[in-house]
Amino acid sequence: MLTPLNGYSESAFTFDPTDLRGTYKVGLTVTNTRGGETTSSILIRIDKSTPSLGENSDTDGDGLSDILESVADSDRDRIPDYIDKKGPANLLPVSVTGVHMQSAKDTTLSLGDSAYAAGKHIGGITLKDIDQFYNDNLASQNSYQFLHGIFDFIVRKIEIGESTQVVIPLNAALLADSKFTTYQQGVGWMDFVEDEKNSVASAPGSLGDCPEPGSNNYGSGLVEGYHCIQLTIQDGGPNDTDRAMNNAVVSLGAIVTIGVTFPDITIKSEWMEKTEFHGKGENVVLALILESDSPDALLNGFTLKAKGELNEVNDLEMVHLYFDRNSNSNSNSNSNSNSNSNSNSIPEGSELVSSAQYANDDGILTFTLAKDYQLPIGETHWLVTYTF
Ligand SMILES: [Ca+2]
Ligand SMILES: [Ca+2]
Ligand SMILES: [Ca+2]
Ligand SMILES: [Ca+2]
Repeated sequence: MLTPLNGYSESAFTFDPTDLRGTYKVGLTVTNTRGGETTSSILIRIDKSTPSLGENSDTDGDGLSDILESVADSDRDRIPDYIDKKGPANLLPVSVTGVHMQSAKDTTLSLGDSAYAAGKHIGGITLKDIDQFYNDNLASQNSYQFLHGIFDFIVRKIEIGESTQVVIPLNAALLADSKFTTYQQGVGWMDFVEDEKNSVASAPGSLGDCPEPGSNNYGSGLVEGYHCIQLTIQDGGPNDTDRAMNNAVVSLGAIVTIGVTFPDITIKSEWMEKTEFHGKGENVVLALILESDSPDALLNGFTLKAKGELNEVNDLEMVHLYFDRNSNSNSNSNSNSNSNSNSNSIPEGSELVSSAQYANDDGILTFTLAKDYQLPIGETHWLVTYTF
């Protein structure tokens, strides 16, 4: 909370920034004596220290020294003057390489809230920036790939309730199966809603160079191999994060790719080689550990290849697969000592998940699970038994 030095009713709100750090939201409500009121708010970021600006340095190379330009923000795009090359108000740097996103003529572009809070001077941000600003950890919880970066921006001076167009040049060509998503506080990533007043389009363009908003080069949808996207977003519409008709469109969005990741599963196994099998009965012959790096992996069966003297067709009555729940709840060292022990009996709590018989004496056997087993991240333990 900011403590006002002169109370809340003065025409100016003043506070002492000593010992303050971080981002604060200051709201203003104006009430008309004849009824009705209007509200507005602004974010204020208080940094630990002012950057040291030199008389002879010109960080943004616009011919004006850093000290002359200062940390003031004369064009109000949330980029301080000494870093801001300015130029047309409908351009905003999106990456450190100086590529710009562009909004329609007569509108202005500025940094979005999480970019500003993170101290960025470009519209491109990270999942961490979003999680830190909204403090809900929802941005990084997804199975998407963000190969083209994340864009946080505000378009102003739009006709109230109308749509506006923004062009974003991409750092790499679009991949197949890409889609545009927007981040909603408390919800996470949502698909961009397309209707009469909201759409996603793309154009071939080239790296860092795109046709201007509204150009005929833009066609519907995200096309593989294209370098430019154009968003059409309606003020107060489903993709406008401020959810109000207020001459501004707030967007925090990204192009994501779906279904590119495959779970990586490794198998560690140990045959019970030193065990001799006598007579009839069921014996554990193989202890198996599956290790998955993803919560998305479903096990619905697997194939066993065995080598040895055994005639798998004549000597074996049945082969069983068990989920070894007991070893799963213990540590790895325990499971190793289990499998090394001479006891080739089935641990307590094991669950029979599949049974099969060798069709040929070639050592190849495929288990099919009655129902898919969802592999958790980490290790799961399995046992194969032979019944003689
Ligand atoms: Ca300068
Ligand atoms: Ca500025
Ligand atoms: Ca400047
Ligand atoms: Ca709006």
